[in-house]
Amino acid sequence: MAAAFPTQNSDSLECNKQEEGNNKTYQKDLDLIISALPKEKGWISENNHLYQGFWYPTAPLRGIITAQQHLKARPTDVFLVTIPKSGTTWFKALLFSIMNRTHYDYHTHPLLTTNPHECVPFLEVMYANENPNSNPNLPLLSTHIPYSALPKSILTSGCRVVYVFREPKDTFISLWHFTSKLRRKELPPMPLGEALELFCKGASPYGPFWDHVLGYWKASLERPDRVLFLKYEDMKSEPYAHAKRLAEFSGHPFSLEEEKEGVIGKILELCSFESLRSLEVNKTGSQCSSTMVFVPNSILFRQGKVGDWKNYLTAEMIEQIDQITKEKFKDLV
Ligand code: PAP
Repeated sequence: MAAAFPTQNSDSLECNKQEEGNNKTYQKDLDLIISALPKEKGWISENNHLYQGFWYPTAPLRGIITAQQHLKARPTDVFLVTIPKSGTTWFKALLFSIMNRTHYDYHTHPLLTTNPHECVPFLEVMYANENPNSNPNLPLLSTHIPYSALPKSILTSGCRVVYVFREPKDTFISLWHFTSKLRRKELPPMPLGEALELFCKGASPYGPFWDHVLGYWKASLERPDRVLFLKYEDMKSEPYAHAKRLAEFSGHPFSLEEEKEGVIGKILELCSFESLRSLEVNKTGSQCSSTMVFVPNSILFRQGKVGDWKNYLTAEMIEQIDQITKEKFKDLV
């Protein structure tokens, strides 16, 4: 009797075994490359590694190196790029809602039951988990990779990159809270002062923070049709205007009818901090983060405010960060 489901013949099983073997060898080679890199203290796991001028936790670095070699971006793709804790979750929700608005209605929208990170996966997580030769083929992806380290096809395919920048002190405080909650139990807690020293010398995940921002800011000046540079704080203060910019840049501009029907307002409401935070999936669910650890969704929605750093940093700490920002961002408006 014929089998009810297609079965693999022995040739394709052999092929799979060989692929598995190649993949194991490849992963071992990656481990060797990574173990030879300069190290610093990690924020969640033991180490951060210096690779091509930036600091990365071990697990996503595997995915980054693989994506650099294998990703085939398409001209229609959109990549959301942030350094961790700059508004990734919020902008994933916004771009996903904007780009897919004709596919879903607001009562059954995927964001009501799925965390934004599952709707818009991280490139480095996909490549760390999957066969290096499998191309993601999704129209909207996200990454924390710095501009100078992006896979070449993102630069050559003509695809679009949306970069979100957040005030450094707020980014730092958000990062410290987040990593403190996820820090491996066997590691001692990282006091705020120690975290600040690492952040200021550049050794934070995907840091130096300032070089990460400057890379995309310069690219947005050189290639304004391909790289959009947005600020978290501007989205907070003028959400309507910036949602329109996101829609135009991603190739899905709002029509006049949509504006009249209040589509922009509905998207902003769906993606607001309060709405997302109050959803069951974001109160109780969890998913694999860009640092490749399981993250309870609830910790992605802490305060969502501008200026929370005032509640944590001493005058000396503020001076230390502000001085670097002043020097590094002297040309950035
Ligand atoms: P990730 O890079 O690890 O994915 P990311 O989403 O950038 O994290 O950072 C979470 C920050 O964005 C949190 O900031 P906080 O620690 O200062 O509170 C989080 O509260 C904030 N955030 C999450 N969702 C929203 C939202 N819808 N609107 C505004 N801020 C948000």
